[in-house]
Amino acid sequence: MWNYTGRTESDDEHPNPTIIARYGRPVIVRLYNEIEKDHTHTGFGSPEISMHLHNLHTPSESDGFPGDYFSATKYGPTLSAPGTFKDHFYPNVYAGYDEFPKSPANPVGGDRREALGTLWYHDHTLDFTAPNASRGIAAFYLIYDEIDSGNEHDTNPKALRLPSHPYDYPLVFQDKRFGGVGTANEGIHIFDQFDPEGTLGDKITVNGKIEPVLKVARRKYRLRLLNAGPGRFYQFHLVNGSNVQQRFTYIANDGNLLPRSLINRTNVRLGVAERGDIIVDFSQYPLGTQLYLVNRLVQNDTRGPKKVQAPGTRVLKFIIDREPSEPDVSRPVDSQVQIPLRPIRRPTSVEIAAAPVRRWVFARRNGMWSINDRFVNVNASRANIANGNSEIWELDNPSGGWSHPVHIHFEEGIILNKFVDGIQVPIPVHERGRKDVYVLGPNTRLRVFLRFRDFPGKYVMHCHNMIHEDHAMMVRWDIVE
Ligand SMILES: [Cu+2]
Repeated sequence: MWNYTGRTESDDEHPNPTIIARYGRPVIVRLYNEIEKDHTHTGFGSPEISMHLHNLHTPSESDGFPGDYFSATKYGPTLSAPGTFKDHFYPNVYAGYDEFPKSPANPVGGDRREALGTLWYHDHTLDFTAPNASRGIAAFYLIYDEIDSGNEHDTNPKALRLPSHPYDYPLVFQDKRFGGVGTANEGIHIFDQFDPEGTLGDKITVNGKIEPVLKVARRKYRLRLLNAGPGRFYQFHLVNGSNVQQRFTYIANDGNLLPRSLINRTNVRLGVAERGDIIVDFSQYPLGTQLYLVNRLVQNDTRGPKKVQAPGTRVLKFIIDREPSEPDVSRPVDSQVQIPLRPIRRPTSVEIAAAPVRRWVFARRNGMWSINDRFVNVNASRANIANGNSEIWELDNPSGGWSHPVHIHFEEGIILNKFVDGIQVPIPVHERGRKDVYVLGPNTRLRVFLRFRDFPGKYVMHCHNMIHEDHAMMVRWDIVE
């Protein structure tokens, strides 16, 4: 594997550390590239790196733009020099800073409704994102504020008191394939980075392990599920040993707390890069109970999923092996009531009517993957948006054969309308908050409202099926003054 290694001041090393951030406290990450130059004997991947923090509201130069890759000897077309390290500045202010500036009443700055929660950072090197991230360069960045404060004992009346560390538990899923018995690569992680169809993993790792066991206490947990790709879609169900579905509360999609919790849910469906936060109440089960997280989505190639089928594949086992050492004081979000979580700013009808519409078509072209019939060019912006403007982006997948989880960097959007085969269909309730990944199934078109704010510079939109992304399904767009 390749990893990010977090180094503390006492020189302790932590592979792929979860970065814990708070609104109002800026963070600087200094990223050293220590991947060996002669990496060919280790198989696939690129020794140049660019670290993208998905989807923090960061200045452009700290976004981890795909053309900003570097090593001590090489550098991407949008950097000016090679180097041994690169600094990223994360101001940890809310989006909408220009409209809602910092003041005594707004000490962080920005629009508090725009708070993010479950983020992740991963390699985003042009053409090599799938192999590099798949080798393991991907980890969590969690950000808290006074509503989602990360402290279930919080006495602030605004605090939601969701289950907090160590009961706030991130889970990252990646699909990997290993060389078969008797082959030269027996048991070795393999990936074909030059095939536009890539490699679909047949093993699903959870935090880097295949079919691990998580021992839990009899109490509530917040589980943060992340699909870190490179190409598989999941539909996770929590089941008991007889494959009977269990129910849980869904609180956040794409890291953003929903306006209200969704109760009695039975599954979490995730395209690549999507996140789902759920609250599971293990106190309803006797000690010794074993539960399984299973994937019921059938997928046979990197083009997209086919169908949902029970009982599914077991990917993670839970064993309730102990009583909690102290009372569970986290808020009972798993009751029969949908509780308010975080307010949402929906665009007004006036804003929607005034917003220009930009159309983007995601399609196969010459065996590769294209947007509006063209392949990625990180040197040329194909949409220049004035700082502070809003637009409606139409994301269109007119094909019947594949799915594209489309990611727009930097700004979340709100899905206004969804069409399948030209017919308007309801937006799934868990997708009615703010999103940063928009799954375009076959023959699907979405209309998304976006505000472009605060930090001028270069950004991208791309298919987050990393195999499609590396084979050119990406477009640069800029915020201009
Ligand atoms: Cu795609």
